[in-house]
Amino acid sequence: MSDELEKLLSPESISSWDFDLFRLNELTKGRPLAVLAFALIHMHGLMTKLKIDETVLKRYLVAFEDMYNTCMYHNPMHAADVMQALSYLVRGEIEESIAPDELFITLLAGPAHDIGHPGVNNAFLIKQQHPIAIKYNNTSVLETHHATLALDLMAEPDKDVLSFLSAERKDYLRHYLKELVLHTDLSLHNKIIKRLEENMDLSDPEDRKFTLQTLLHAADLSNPCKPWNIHVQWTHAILAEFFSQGDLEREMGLEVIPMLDRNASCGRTAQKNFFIGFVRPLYDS
Ligand code: 8BR
Ligand code: ZN
Repeated sequence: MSDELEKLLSPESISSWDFDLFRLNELTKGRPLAVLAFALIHMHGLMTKLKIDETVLKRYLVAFEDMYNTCMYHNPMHAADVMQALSYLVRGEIEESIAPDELFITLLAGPAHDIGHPGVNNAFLIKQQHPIAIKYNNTSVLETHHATLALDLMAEPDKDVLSFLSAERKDYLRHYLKELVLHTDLSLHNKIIKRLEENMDLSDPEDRKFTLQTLLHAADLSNPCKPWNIHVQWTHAILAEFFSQGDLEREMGLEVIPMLDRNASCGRTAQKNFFIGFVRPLYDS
C-alpha cells in the first residue's frame, strides 16, 4: 500500500466529511468499496466489539464490490461514498445509542443499498414490465432488488458476516437491513420529511430505526453537501447516467422526459430543483 493510500485510509481521513472518494478510486484502481468499507468497520471498533470473522468479512465486501455494475453513477464509488457519509452522520449521540450489531448492519446498508443497479430507474423498469418490476409488484422495484441481492449474498455460508449472532438476532438484523435499504426509495422522501417534524426518542426502537433510515437516505443524497470540486464530479456522473437512459428510451421509441434528454435537459436547473426539492429540506430537518 502506498503512503498516500495509507494516509487516505487513516481514521482521521475516513472520518472527514470532505473525504476524497475520487482520489481513493484512483489509488485503488477503481476498487474503492471493499478497502474503505473494511477501514470504516475497523474505525468504529466493530472488529473488537463483535466477533466478526475478518476473512469472511473481506470475502463478503469483495463480492459486494464485484456485484456493482460499471454504471456511470450507481457503481462501487457511489456505494463507498454513501457508506462513508453514513459513518460520519451516525457518529456521536446516535452511535452511542445503538447496539454494536445494529451499527454494523446499518453500515453494511451503505454498500448494500444500490447493489446490482442496472443504471436505469424504477420508472423505466415498470414501463418495460421488466422481470424485476413484475417480481416486485411495481413497488420500490430497485430498492427491493438491492436488498434481496445483499441478503442472498450474506446467506452464502462463506460470506455469512452475521454468523456470530443467534438465529433470532440474525433474522432481526437481516430484516433491519432490508428496511433501511427500502427507505432509499426517493418516492418516500416526503413521508420522511413529514415524520421528521416529530421528536425522535433514540431509546424507542421504532424511532431509532426511522432515524437510521433517514440517515441512510441523507447519505444517499449527500453529495450536494460536499465540497464543490467533489460534488461537481458526482453531478457529471449522475447526468451521464440519466442521459444514457434517455438515449436508450429514444432508441426504443419511448417518450423521454426532459430530465433524461441530453438535448432538452439543463443540468444546472435539474440539480437546482433537486437541491431545493429534496436535499435542502432533508438536511434542514
Ligand atoms: P439512488 O442513488 O439510491 O438512486 O438515489 C438518489 C437519486 O436521486 C438518484 O437516482 C437521482 O434520481 C436523484 N438525484 C438527482 Br435528480 N441529482 C442527484 C445528485 N446530484 N446526487 C445524487 N442523486 C441525485
Ligand atoms: Zn444510491
